[in-house]
Amino acid sequence: MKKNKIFAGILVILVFMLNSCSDKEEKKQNSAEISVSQEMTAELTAPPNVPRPIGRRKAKKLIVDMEILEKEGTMTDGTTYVYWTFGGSVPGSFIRTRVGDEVEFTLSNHPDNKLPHNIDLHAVTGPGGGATSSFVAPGHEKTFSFKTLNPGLYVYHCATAPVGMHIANGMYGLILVEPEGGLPPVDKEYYVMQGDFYTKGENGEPGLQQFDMQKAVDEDADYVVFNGSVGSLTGDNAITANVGETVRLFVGNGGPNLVSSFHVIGEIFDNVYMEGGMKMNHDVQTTLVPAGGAAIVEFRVDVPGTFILVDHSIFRAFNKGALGMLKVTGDEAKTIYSGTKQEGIYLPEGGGIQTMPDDGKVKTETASTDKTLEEKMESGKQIYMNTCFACHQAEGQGIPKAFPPLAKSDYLNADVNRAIGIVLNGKTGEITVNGEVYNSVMTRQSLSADEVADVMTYIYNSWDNNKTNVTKAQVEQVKSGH
Ligand code: HEC
Ligand SMILES: [Cu+2]
Repeated sequence: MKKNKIFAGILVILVFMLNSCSDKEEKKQNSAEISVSQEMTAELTAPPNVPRPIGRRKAKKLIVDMEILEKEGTMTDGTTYVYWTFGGSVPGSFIRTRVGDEVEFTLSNHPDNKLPHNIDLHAVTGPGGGATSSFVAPGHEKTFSFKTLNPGLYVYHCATAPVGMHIANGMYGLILVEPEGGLPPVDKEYYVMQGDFYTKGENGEPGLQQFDMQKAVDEDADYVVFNGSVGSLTGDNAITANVGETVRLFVGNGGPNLVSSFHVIGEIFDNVYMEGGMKMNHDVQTTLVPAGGAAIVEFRVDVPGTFILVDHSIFRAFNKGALGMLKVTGDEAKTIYSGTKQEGIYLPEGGGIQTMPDDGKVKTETASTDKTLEEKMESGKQIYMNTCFACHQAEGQGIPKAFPPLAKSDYLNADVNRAIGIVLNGKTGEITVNGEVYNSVMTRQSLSADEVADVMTYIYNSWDNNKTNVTKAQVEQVKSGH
């Protein structure tokens, strides 16, 4: 009697196991059998934008036309690089499909390009992910097609030898395969993809930089960035949301070498589609995005402010560029976050490159003194967004009780030399700005005289201040104490 029961139990388990196995097989089989009726041309977008959601549309023949362009772009202020791109951007154009689509993919290699290329899409079931069928010389195009069998977020990249070099130059992007019925709707969706870059010059060295093969082999990255360049997601380029909205980030990592510890400072991911697959994890602080892999993260934004996207291998964020911003506007929610800020903020030197406080040695000057006001404003704005923004805020409005305003500041406008001195030397102790008392700490900013002149000129010529044009000579005079 007892024996029989045990036997029956085992049988149930066996049947169950067999069942769940064949479920999977069946699913894939079913995807292969989904028939396509009409034809449509895929919408392709450059980062940080993504095409419209698939929703409930039926599987179709989806035409994707992708053009490869080799072109010079900005890596960081003053530094350029020749990027090899899918669709003109790094990462390449975002492709959005659904399971069962029959994708007809045409890869064209612009006649001005110097090299042959191809594409390996991780969403493809087939040899090389399409690489061999798509190998194309400059001035030619190749067409191949594939059926999307597995839902998920997939990386695509060039796989032409030397593969590492093609990827290191920016040849990667994301293709999303939505499940039947589409992903659940959210309010905001964005495309963020990390990549590491290897240049002959060190990080920040100006001019056109060449690819450095040895550094790439040594995995010694000069730049680690989101969306192809330093600052592609900061300041005016920040992605945005309103309090109460749900945000979905399609996060990829092109590599070629580094694994990303993707984190958003001040947020917790409510949902993570782990490794870009359909399995969901919840309540995650940092998710690992492998080189050649992806993840979908979702969260609701509950309080306003600037949320910083980083690779939490944190020197990459503050010293190599892997830093982006999500700006959330809306009403405060004091029960969730009190907003009290006195001392001990997390980003004392702002969102830019962080260095040791310098020991008084003069930085080498590259810029000339006779810049136009316009040039100074442009450079000053950059410096402001990198150095002062975190405390004094985007519009110079400051933060009540913690950081005084620079906008329409009576303190600033009253005495230019005193203001220059504050930026050069830092400031502690009580000061009164526009009738409010502040008693806090501004750390000394390690900027060259030229940079101080530019950033001061920028703040004096913004936000209703008195339009003083601060010169480098004036800064040097304050520095020397005369
Ligand atoms: C770490 C936060 C922080 C950063 C970064 C920072 N400041 Fe300040 N700043 C302060 C604080 C705090 C005070 C007030 C100090 C006090 O209470 O004694 C201040 C005061 C000032 C003042 C005088 C008061 C006023 O409102 O007019 C000026 C001018 C100023 N900062 C300019 C700058 C500039 C320009 C930069 C960037 C190059 C910068 N600050 C970066 C925190 C910061
Ligand atoms: Cu290539």
